[in-house]
Amino acid sequence: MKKILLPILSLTAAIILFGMAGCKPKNAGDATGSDAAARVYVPPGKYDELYNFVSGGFSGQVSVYGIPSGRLLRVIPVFSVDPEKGWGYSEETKPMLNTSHGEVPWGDQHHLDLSQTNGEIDGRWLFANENNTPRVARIDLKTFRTAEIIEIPNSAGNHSSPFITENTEYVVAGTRFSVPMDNENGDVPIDSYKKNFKGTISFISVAPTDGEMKLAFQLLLPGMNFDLSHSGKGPSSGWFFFSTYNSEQAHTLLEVNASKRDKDYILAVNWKKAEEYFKAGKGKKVPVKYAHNKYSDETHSATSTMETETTVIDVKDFPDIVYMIPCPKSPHGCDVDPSGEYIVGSGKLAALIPVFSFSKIQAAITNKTFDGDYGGIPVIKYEAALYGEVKKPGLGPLHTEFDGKGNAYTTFFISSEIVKWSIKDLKVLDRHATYYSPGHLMIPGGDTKKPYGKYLVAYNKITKDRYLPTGPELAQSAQLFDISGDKMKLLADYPSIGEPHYAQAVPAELISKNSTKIFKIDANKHPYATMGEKNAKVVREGNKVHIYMTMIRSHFSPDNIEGIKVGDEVYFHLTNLEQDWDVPHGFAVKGATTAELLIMPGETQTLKWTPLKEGIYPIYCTDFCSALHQEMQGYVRVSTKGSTVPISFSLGKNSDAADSLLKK
Ligand code: RUQ
Ligand code: CUA
Repeated sequence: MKKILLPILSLTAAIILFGMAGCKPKNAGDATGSDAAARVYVPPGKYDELYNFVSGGFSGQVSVYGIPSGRLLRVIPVFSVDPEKGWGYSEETKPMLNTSHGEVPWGDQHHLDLSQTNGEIDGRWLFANENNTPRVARIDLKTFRTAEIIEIPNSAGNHSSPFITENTEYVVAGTRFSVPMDNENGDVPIDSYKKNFKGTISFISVAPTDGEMKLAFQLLLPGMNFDLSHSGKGPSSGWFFFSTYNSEQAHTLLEVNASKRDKDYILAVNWKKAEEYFKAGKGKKVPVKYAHNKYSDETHSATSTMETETTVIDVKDFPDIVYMIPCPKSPHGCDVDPSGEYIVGSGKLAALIPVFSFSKIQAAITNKTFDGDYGGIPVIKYEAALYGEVKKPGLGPLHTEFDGKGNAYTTFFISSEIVKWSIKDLKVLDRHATYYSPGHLMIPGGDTKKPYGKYLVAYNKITKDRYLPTGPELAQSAQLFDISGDKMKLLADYPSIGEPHYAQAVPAELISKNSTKIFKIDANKHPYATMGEKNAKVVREGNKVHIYMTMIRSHFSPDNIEGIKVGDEVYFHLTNLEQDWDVPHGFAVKGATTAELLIMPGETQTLKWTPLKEGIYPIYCTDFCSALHQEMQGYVRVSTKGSTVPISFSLGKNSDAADSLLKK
C-alpha cells in the first residue's frame, strides 16, 4: 500500500463499507469474458498493437509494455541508476544524474506525457517528471533512452508535471510542496508557512526540431500544494489547468488540516498571456542554481551544465494570467476532454465529479463573476464555471481519461472501480470493479484530441490476493479492459514495475518505424573511441591509464594488459565495433565498484576502475553475444605501486607452448 488516501470526516462510515466490499468482490475469478484470452493473445513472433509507457513511481524508471499482451518490452532508466545497463555507472552517463545537490542516484517518477503535434501524439519524445529532487526528463523514442534531464529550481516535489501543450511548446512543472524561494533565506520557522512559503509553476520550452528543453519562465503563486494538470486543447488551447489542495496552507498533519475547507481550487492559467509578458521582458530575473543534462548520440556522452538564472512572474502583478475555480474536497486529477471544452476535477474525498466548462469560465472572466480572491488571484464563482456534476458516481474519484466517443472513465480509489459516464448528460453508463484501488488509468491517446480508444488500463495501488504471494511486498497490478463496446470488459491482469502512476500508449507503428537499430561507427565522435582493432592501445598519463579497447564477436582487443599499478585510475574505453542490430557486448572487471557496461553497436562507453591490490584481474563480456560468448574474456595484471613493469598490451599472443599444443 503505497499511497493510501486516509478516509476522514463524514465519509468515514461509507468508506469503510465500500472499502471492505471493494476488497473482496464476489466472483473475482470470473470477472473476464469468455473471449478474453483470445483478445490478449499475441501469437509467438507477432507484435503487440500498442506500446504502453508506464511510469515507475519510486523505482525512478519507466517501463514499456506491449498492449494487449501485457508483455514487458523494456525498462528505461531515467532518474535512477540501472546496473543492468550501466546507467549512472559509466563515465558517460554519470552527468545525467547530476543536480544542484550533487549526483542523485534515485528518483520518484509519477507522470508521463508523449509529445504532441496539433493535439495528437507524434511519437517523438516521452517526457517524465521526478518528484523528489524536482526534474523533468525527455526520453528519445528512437533509442528508448533518456536524452535530457532538466532540474527545476524554486520547486519541491515536482508533481503536476510533465504535462505538455498541444504542439509540445511547453512542458509544465508545478511544485507539490510550497517552500521559500531558492534565492531567499530558507532558514525560517516552519510555522511561518503563510508568510514565507510560495508555490511555483514552471514552463519549460521544448525546441521543435531536436526537443531541447529550456526553463523559460516560472509563475509565482501563493503557498499551497499543486497536484495534477493538463493543458487545454481546441478552444481552450493556450490555457493550462492545475488541481491544487491545501488552500488551508497547513504545514502539519495535512491529512486533517488540509481537508478542512469544503473546496480547494482548480487553477486556470492563461499560458499564452504569461508567455506574452515573458517575451515582452516582464517578470524578474532571479539567481538560482539548477542542472541541465544532455546526452549526445554522437559523442555517446552526457554533459551537465549548471544554470544560474530564471525569470519569475509574480501573478499578483499580472492579474489576467491566473484564475481560480473552487473544486470540492481536495482535488487530485485534472483532465481536459478531447474537445477542449470540459475540465474534470476530481476531489479525492468527494462523492461527485464536477465538470467545468471552458466557455463558461471565459464568460465568467469577461463578466467578472468572481467570489473574492485567493492571495490576490480572482476566484470564479463555482456555479459560474460549472457545466454540471456527475452525481453519485462512486467514492474517491482520482483520474479521468476519454475514449473520443463522448465518454469519460474515472478511477475511484475508495470504492475500487472504474466508472464510465457520458460527458454530455453526466449520466453514469457503466461501472466495473478493479482489484484493488486504482490510482491512474490510461486510454491510449486518452488525454489528446484523438483518443485511440479500444483499451483502458487501470493501474492499481493495492494487489492483495491477485498473484502468488512474494513475501511482504507484492507487485502493483495493471488491469487491461476492452472498452470498444457499451460495457467495459476485463481482459487481463499483469504486474508492473515500481509503483505506476500515469501512463501513455500509442499505436506501435508510430514509434517502431523510427527505432534506431545501431549507431554508425563512422559517426562515433566519442573522444576515446577506437576505430578498428588496430587502433587499440593503452596509454599511461601519470597515474591515469586510458585503455582504448574494442569489442567484436567474440573477443576484446587488447585482451591481455600489463603494467597497471595499484593506485592507478584506470579507464576502460570500450568501443563496440558491431554494426548489426541487437548485438550489444557487456564489460565487467573483477572488483570494480561500478556496475557493468552494456555497449550498443557503434557506441563507446567508459568504466572507471581503481584497483586496490596487485594480482590478476579477469575481464569478460556479460551479454551472451555468440556461440563463443564464454570465450570473450581477458586478463589485466596489476603490479605493486612502485613496480617497473612497463605498460604492454596484446591480443592473440600465446606462448610457444600453447602454440605447439594448439598445432597438435
Ligand atoms: S498521482 S494516483 Cu502521483 Cu498522478 Cu494520482
Ligand atoms: Cu560479447 Cu558476449
